[in-house]
Amino acid sequence: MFDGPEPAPGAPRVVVGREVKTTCPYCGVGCGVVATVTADDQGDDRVTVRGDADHPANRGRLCSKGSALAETLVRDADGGGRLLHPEIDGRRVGWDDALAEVATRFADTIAQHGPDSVAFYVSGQLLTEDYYVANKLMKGFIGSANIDTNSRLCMASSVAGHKRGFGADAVPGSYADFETADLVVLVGSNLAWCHPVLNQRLLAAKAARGTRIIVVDPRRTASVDGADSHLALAAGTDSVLFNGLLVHLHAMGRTDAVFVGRHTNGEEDALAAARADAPDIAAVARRCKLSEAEVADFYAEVATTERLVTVYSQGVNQSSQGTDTVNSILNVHFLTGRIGQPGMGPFSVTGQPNAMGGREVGGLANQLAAHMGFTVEDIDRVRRFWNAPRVAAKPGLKAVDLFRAIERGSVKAVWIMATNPAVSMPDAGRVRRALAKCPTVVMSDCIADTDTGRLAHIRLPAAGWSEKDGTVTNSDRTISRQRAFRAAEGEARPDWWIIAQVARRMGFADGFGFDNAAAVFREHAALSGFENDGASGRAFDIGALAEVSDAEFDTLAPFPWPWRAGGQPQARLFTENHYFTDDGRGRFVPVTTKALPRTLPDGALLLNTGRLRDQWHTMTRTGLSARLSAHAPEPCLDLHPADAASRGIVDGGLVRVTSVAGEALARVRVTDAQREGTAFLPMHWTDAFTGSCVIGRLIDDEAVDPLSGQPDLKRMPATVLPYVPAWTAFLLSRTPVKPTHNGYWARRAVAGGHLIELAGHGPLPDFAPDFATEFAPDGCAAINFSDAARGNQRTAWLRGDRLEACLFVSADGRLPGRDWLAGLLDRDGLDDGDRAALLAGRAPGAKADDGRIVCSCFSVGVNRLIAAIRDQSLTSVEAVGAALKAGTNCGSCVPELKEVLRHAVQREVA
Ligand SMILES: Nc1nc2c(c(=O)[nH]1)N[C@H]1C(S)=C(S)[C@@H](COP(=O)(O)OP(=O)(O)OC[C@H]3O[C@@H](n4cnc5c(=O)[nH]c(N)nc54)[C@H](O)[C@@H]3O)O[C@H]1N2
Ligand SMILES: Nc1nc2c(c(=O)[nH]1)N[C@H]1C(S)=C(S)[C@@H](COP(=O)(O)OP(=O)(O)OC[C@H]3O[C@@H](n4cnc5c(=O)[nH]c(N)nc54)[C@H](O)[C@@H]3O)O[C@H]1N2
Ligand code: SF4
Ligand SMILES: [Mo]
Repeated sequence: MFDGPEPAPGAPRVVVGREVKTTCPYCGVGCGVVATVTADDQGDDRVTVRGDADHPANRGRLCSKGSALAETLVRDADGGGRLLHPEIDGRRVGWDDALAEVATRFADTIAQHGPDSVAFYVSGQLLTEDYYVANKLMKGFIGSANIDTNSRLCMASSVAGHKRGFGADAVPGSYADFETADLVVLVGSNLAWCHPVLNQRLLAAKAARGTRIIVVDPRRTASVDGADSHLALAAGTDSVLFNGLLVHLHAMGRTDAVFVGRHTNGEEDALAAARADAPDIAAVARRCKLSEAEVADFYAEVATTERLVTVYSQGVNQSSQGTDTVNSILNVHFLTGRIGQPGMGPFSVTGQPNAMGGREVGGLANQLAAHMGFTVEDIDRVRRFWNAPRVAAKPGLKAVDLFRAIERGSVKAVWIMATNPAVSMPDAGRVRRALAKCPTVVMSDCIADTDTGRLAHIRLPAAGWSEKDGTVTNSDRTISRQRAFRAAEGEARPDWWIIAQVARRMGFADGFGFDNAAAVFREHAALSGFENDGASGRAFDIGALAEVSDAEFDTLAPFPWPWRAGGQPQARLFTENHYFTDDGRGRFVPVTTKALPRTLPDGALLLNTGRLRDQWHTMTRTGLSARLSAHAPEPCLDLHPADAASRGIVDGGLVRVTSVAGEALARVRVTDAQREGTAFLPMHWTDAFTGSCVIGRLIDDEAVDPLSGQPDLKRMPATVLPYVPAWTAFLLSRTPVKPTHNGYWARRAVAGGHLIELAGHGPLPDFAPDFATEFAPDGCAAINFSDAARGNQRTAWLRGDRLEACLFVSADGRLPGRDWLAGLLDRDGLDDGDRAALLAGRAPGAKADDGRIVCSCFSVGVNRLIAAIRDQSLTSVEAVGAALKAGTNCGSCVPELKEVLRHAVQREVA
């Protein structure tokens, strides 16, 4: 039964020079990538990537993260910290022992406490085949529905809203609609940073045909840069805005009476609720904290522009009224009949590469499989198809409840795959406490040292992107192949294989005899088409592919679902105005806006959280790239100038952020891009990259959407006060030293090593002596400089001619720039001049530091930009591109280039 640690099923032979088409593993745009393995001098494989010109999602484009994929392959040899072998309690074991241990622990727990005492917590970063096997094991064979996914934190409100409105979880349109629309409204979506290639397509359409773009977001984001207007509404008031729009469109006679009458239900109730919520423009303006003119202009534009696409994302979903907000948007499209036609429709953009695939297999605890729920018929159908002993009869625990159940002790064994809940869950502190006392925590991940992995008893090495094979579904329902093109590192195995091996050892050999990913895909496709007659049936159906051969699976080209047996792939849904509800009609849903779920104490700010352009989630991959890490070097809180001034906070200083759940220290950026009374923190930093700014610890898990179970991660009351350290410091080191002092630190990758920014109280950082002893015995020579009067202390450690590390501490905050010193780490040896200048921190006569990197494709920093703009009198993004190449590759930095230009020009004028 067990085929030992030889190459994993389907593992490819590396063919140098062969081009392999695969899909980007980052965001839900799902861009096609062509990867080529090239050999370097040592005969080691190296990889280059470029956009796949044939892929319908990107037609050859890639963003900064996609372009840097070769740098984030996470090889162990590159210091990536891969998890190479299975481990039990920190001991390396063979696969057979690890799999047997997982199977035994789960089986024993189930035998003693029943099926609901175990759980899986999975992820939109699994491939569909992985997801399918995990769901089948839990819901079909263990007999519990306790499998939930990080999509609960991401897409659950859209899923629930779609189901209420359409009767099925389905995005109606396709990306092509971005190009045929005349008006695109981005609601709670920072498309420019989070779905950059889609944003590029939108901006290209704007340039070509004047598409209007309106951004609805409390923050002025990079997406606003390309837009025609920005509604900086008060957080959590989107449903007021859309309810008011419904009332307005109705009053203006914009109702598509034929469509509404024939194909929908519930218009009157929805209108009545909307009128009570948002009777007129004045009321909307008041509640949303916008001017009446802003609201009136927006409404007029929607009223007069037929081809409208409303794009929405986490500003809408991650809310305690996310589902209602989704439906307030769908209502507007129903009223005006703007759905099911080119250039029109509501459009939920998905976050993760396979957020959609998870929804299709039933990865959420409240779905069964293949778009089926827990009705008697569905349970019976799935039982017969799987020939399963005990199909779960009721929904399982959703993420927040699941971790609470672990804390209570009612769930006693949990298997976490491809997600890092110790960071990304709300109340991450509670999640950590829960895992710490859970009798069995199993983790499958590619990376050895994650915040969650540290709490796991059994750690299983998973094959990562480039090593694994299967399918993913992007935001517009396009299913694409991810293809392996390198052998897996160490003993890493594909997730589906790991799960199937455990299932076999739990006694379910018959249901889990898959030989490869293609076999799993065939079964998944067959289930989707099983007793699914289309009209009255389930939206998700790829029955046409139930019998693809392995060879056909290998060459499968991207296609949108549904693709029913005997039919064609369907890029657009609802073209015949038929919905998946009982009566086939679309449903209006009455929506009443509620107050924010948490009260805002006096003096507190509303803390918003989200993403940065060049980091991906908990940084396990993007954090390894020096190029990507240069864009946002430290966790940084954005704050409005008035809020900074009233608290004595200065730009570039440090702050302490405190909430009822926890606290954090962060750098500050003062910016009028924030609304007064609000602050923004990025979600990415973990204990591996900072000791002080895991924001999941700041957000409580009390505010959850009652319908979708999605937690509100964007509106947390928090107090922000200046943190004035006694000393500041930075440390450059070839190894990733982890400070232990009680204060601020943040680490980032630089070429050749790591840069750690520090600040604290007390004498000097505690780690300094440890750090010194760590190198000294190993033949490192230390050179010191100390200016006690000014509180300056500088030390450099050299191994022969090579700089190993250097530490600069200052009591007055004056520290040299980091670039030149960081560059020394990347060199094999120092010359006499470098050595003499080392403790000054600056090469004699050197040019200024490049500063924070704006263009990561060509590593162009803000200081170099400003100098070029000034010296060469550059006035446009094109001119900057011609002079420095900045912004000429992926284009993700163009909004920031404009910002730098604007400021530089303003300074000249002043
Ligand atoms: N670079 C990068 N790209 C990514 C990811 C990443 O980690 N890094 N992650 C991917 C994933 S999984 C996801 S889910 C997507 C998320 O993509 P987005 O949803 O675009 O990203 P976020 O930054 O989480 O939030 C979007 C915006 O919601 C706004 N917002 C907050 N509160 C409100 C409100 O009450 N109303 C409105 N209208 N807006 C509000 C925030 O200010 C923010 O600008 O990104 C995907 N793409
Ligand atoms: N405050 C706040 N919190 C948030 C959000 C927010 O906006 N604000 N957004 C939420 C959202 S939308 C999301 S999607 C989540 C994301 O949060 P997480 O899912 O926790 O974040 P990732 O860092 O993507 O975690 C993926 C893990 O899987 C590993 N991995 C990568 N590929 C594979 C593979 O093929 N197999 C296996 N087994 N492991 C793999 C990676 O190394 C990494 O450890 O965060 C949520 N949390
Ligand atoms: S837009 Fe998304 S899918 Fe495309 S290259 Fe960038 S991160 Fe990858
Ligand atoms: Mo997400």
